[in-house]
Amino acid sequence: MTENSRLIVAIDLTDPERSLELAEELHGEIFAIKINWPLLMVAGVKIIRELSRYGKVICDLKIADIPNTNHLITENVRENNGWGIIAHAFTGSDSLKAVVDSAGNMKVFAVVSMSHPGSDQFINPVSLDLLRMAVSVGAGGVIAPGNDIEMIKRIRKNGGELTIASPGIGVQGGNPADAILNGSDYIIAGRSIYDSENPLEEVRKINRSVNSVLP
Ligand code: 3DU
Repeated sequence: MTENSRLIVAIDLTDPERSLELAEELHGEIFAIKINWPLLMVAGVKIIRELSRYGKVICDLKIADIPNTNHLITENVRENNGWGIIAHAFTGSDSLKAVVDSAGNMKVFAVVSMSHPGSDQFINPVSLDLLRMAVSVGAGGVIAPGNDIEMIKRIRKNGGELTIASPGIGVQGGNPADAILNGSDYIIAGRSIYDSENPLEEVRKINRSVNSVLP
């Protein structure tokens, strides 16, 4: 994987073999892979280690439990070579801190805002509170919606040096270059890449568009 790309590819396929093939095909041109429950439930936890042969694997488990359970889940991902882990912030500082404390060298991304319409009901109205709490317990990154530029700006302004990774790109309407221009460090895209005719060309297109707005 390469530091020259700001793209994290979400592999939400439920075919482990195809996921590994995709990782092999794309790994030279992307920053990281993100996996989520659809793949993990089929492939089992060993898929984290298998994919990590190609580079950084972020486990989007959206952990949202009591501190002890969060600790057990995080430890498992760390032992299986995860590079990053995603946890919800809304469960409170003790639960999120359990993830941070168990993460070792893994990067912890806290979900402080989401990209789907329902997120306006509960999570998005309190995003800045969640952000402040995430900073206070030492999370190194947050997830913020790539299809909501105003939210990205607000989180960038209040989040200091925190790494911002943004899904909601492509199928959900967000534009890679706009997200990066307005404060995201990384963009996350899944279906627009793995459902396309030529995933590698799609990755290159996104990289070119992001690079065109970088200094
Ligand atoms: O819409 P896509 O196919 O590009 O996939 C986006 C991925 O990011 C997917 O794994 C989804 O679970 C995750 N995600 C969001 O889309 C929106 C969020 O607010 C948080 C995570």
